[in-house]
Amino acid sequence: MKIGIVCYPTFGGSGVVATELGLELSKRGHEIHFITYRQPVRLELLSNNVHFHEVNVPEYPLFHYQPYELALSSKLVDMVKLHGIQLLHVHYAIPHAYAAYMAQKMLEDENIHVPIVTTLHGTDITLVGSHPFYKPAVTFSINQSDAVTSVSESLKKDTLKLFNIKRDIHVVPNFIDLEKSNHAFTDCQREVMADDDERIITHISNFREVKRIPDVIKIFNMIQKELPAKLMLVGEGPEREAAERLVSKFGLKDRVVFLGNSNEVDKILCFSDLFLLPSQTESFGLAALEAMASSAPVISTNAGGLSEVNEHGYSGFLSDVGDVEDMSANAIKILKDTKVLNQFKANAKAQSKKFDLRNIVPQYEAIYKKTLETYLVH
Ligand code: GMT
Repeated sequence: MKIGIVCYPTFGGSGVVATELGLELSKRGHEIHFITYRQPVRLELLSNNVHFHEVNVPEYPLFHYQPYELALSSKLVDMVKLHGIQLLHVHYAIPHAYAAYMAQKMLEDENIHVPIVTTLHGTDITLVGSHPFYKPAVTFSINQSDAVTSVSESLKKDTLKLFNIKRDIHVVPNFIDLEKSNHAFTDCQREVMADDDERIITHISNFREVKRIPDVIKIFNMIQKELPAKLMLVGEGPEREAAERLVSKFGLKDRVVFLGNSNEVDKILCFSDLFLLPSQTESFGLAALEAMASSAPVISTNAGGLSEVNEHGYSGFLSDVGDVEDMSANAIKILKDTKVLNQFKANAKAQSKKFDLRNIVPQYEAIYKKTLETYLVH
């Protein structure tokens, strides 16, 4: 199948899912065309089956806002015609499903028929999409898609609650390539980061407000009073400076390392003993799944889809949003005793196996096949 994938090419989870999906589909014989404004961060390898087409938005001083949706929909039309793309899989309703719908209509005008599969990732629904400014466009784009998927049951429920949706929503969770994470790093080089008796705790995100970075630091502060520990903070975003100030205020500068955006997440997770994700909202929590695949138990909130990923008392623990006392007590419970820690590490790894890409990617393939069949009949 020739599939066009539209995503945000940045470090966010939706871009990672879209990129890993495209790469795996290409290995399974499909021809993949990534269409976006920059080469996606995890798309290191282009091959015969994997192509990247950049969307350029020419700067024009008359426009206060440069029209990305317009440029994207035109690029989609051109690429579908040039490469014979049979189906468009767009990640994020805003603005990708909207631009894809425009492209679909322009193509219909030339008697070319291309169905659209839209995947909802979370922020497009819970934070931005439900804003009154965007709601009509988001509702319309979802209803006009030929198939819709969401990354968790929780996000599906939220979408149905917030919008007037007339389509079925298929839940297809985030996934991980376990084979890759099994072989990635055998030599973790833990000694570079911490002493033998120190526990390493990690948080990875885009440092947006919803990630509740102050809670990460408060939880760590309580943990390090009970046992020797270091905190690795991975990522960049608007909350980073405030986080540095809080670390200073708590006198933790020599225990907290800011690693910035990293392409070596596997390496960092390899030496992590625990992962913190105290998010305000989280449709799935890919970062938690990546941590579990590297055998790091997860201390998270019970927001959104996190309980579908992290099993309470098994792969880690879940607490109410903002309950930093409970989260630190649970973290200490796991970290204090090496035997307990090793059991949780084994459980986390076992839990991650439920989301192996070999089980999940075929679900997308089945959706593509069915969508194409139904679309072409009509
Ligand atoms: O978490 C983020 O801020 C990034 C965001 C994105 O849009 O890339 O991630 C969302 O999609 C991921 C992939 O499906 C999910 O694993 C994340 O839970 C979701 N983030 C939120 O819902 C806040």
